[in-house]
Amino acid sequence: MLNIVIKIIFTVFIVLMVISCSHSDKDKHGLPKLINPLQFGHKLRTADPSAHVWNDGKIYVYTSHDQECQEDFWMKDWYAFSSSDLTNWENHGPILSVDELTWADNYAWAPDAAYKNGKYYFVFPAGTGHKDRLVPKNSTKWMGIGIAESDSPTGPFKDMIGGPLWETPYANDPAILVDGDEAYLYVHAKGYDYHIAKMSENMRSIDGELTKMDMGGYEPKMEGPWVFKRGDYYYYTMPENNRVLTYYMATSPKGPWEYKGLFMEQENESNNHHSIVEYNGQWLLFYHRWLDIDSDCGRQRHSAVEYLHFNPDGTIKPVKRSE
Ligand code: FUB
Repeated sequence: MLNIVIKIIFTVFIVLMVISCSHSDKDKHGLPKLINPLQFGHKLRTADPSAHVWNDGKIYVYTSHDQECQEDFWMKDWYAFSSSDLTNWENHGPILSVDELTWADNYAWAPDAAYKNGKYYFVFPAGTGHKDRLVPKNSTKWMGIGIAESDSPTGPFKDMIGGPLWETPYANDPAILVDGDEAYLYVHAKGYDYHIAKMSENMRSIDGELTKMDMGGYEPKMEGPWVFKRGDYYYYTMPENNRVLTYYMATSPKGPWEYKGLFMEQENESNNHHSIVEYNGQWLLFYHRWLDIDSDCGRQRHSAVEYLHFNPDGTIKPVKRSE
């Protein structure tokens, strides 16, 4: 009889534990559960989130913007969002549109932002022409990298140079790392992946040429580089083959880099694009997902965030998408 009572008490205890965990607002690390996808606004489709924490201690996310049922990534403007709690987001966009550029009318793709010289800089890819997917030789599409400036992290941003930073090579997906007094630009560019450029002091041009980095002999097809520093290490992260998130580590922002492998699997055979930032002592991975939510066009892109954890040797623990 005593045995049966003990078994019942034990079973009730386990059931209560399971119920309380599943209703908990904390994850298995005791961190507040994150609300995904990010609540940026009804029917506002965002992708390619670049996150930064500026001097006011808030987190800012700069995104590209998918039109409803858009054709072939024809995208027109960029947004910024801010938050103090990763749950409630203020929409500051659009912060710039291709309509304000003299040199591009389309392809408002993955942007990044930087703070330097007391100003905020918005670095963005944009372009013109069309991609002929059936007869590629008939394609007229071109893309380049622009840079805009503002006194405020939320813009409005103004195109500072009235043109791209360069015309050749064709380039998109820029990321800027401000490291001490220097700002480094990384891009996804035709024949120029795994290159780095130093920005000039006034951030209006690159200082010298794009320079090839030593990637330790492994250079897969990639998009959207994102470079960050943690402790003694720099991390060069990317959507490898446009799909899985993988990374390299180095002790300098210019490499030589050592490949470390995957930290997020692909989902739905679709592209991903991410950024990584430390916020209130916790590392966060921002990325986008293709989800069928409230849409007539099937899966659309939505920005999301997950906690990122590191091993004692500095390597990144694999990240699972939260529901
Ligand atoms: O959002 C347009 C493009 O799709 C980005 O520039 C790529 O990184 C991919 O996410």
